[in-house]
Amino acid sequence: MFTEIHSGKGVAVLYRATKANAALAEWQPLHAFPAKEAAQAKTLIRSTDPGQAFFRVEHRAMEIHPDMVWVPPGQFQMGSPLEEAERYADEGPQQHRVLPVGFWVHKYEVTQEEYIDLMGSNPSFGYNSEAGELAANLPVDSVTWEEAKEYCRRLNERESKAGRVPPGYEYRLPTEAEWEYVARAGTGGAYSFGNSDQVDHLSEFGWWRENSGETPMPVGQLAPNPWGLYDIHGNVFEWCLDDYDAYEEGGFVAFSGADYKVIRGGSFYCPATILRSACRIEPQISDFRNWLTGLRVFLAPKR
Ligand SMILES: [Ca+2]
Repeated sequence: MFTEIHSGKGVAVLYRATKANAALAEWQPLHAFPAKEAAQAKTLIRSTDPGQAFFRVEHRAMEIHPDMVWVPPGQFQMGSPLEEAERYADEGPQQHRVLPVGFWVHKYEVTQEEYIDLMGSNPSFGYNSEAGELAANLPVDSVTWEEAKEYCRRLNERESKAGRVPPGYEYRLPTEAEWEYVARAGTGGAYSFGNSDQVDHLSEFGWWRENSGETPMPVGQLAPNPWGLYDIHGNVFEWCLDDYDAYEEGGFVAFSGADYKVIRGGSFYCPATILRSACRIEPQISDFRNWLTGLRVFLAPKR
């Protein structure tokens, strides 16, 4: 859905240096944000050596793609509380997480059309390349973690050439914390629309076993979460960058010993509990290819 560019008012970039008269190349980009969101973009950046850090802000006449939603910096509780219904042990203990700078996230899961456009192929289960038929706006599925990373790399290359990637930022998969931060969108319940006693409303927000016909559905058909993101709950699972691990030293993990990566949000084939904001079931090895799994892109600080 990278189709049109709207006429925003550009992006502001905050830089840091260790001396006021530093050469241009010594200024490190720390935070990019839509200029019109300057009030929301307050940073939590602290210097360990007060008086030794200098900052400057540069304005760039840059347009981020309009399907990318700005996410302000903030803090949240990652994981689920012990009393959350049907939780799994690897969702705790809850972690206080700080996202010190803002970033952007795509409103929709990556579609098959977008995937073909950049990758020249479509791994999605059930896609018949001979027939050349492509249902509109179906999410790409059956993508491995490596392919998801490669998709992001190519997208970053294309958007960089077009001048739509702020200094210090890149298109990439989210960290698990970034994913849960945007999935919760300021909420603390099992789902972004309420707790498990509200599960009757799940079908208004996400495609899952009970309403999907057990097949992926076109992106963006249901209600978005409070930050305007569609299909965060359900439709296809979304790859994260992170290795799957316990939230604290010695904490519970469902799997260990291999190169497990995290997938989040549940899918069209899952029971409701797997679509919860905190759910980490099930981690997958990086070359896992499955009908249930696709991706969403983030434009966030380089890692
Ligand atoms: Ca999803």
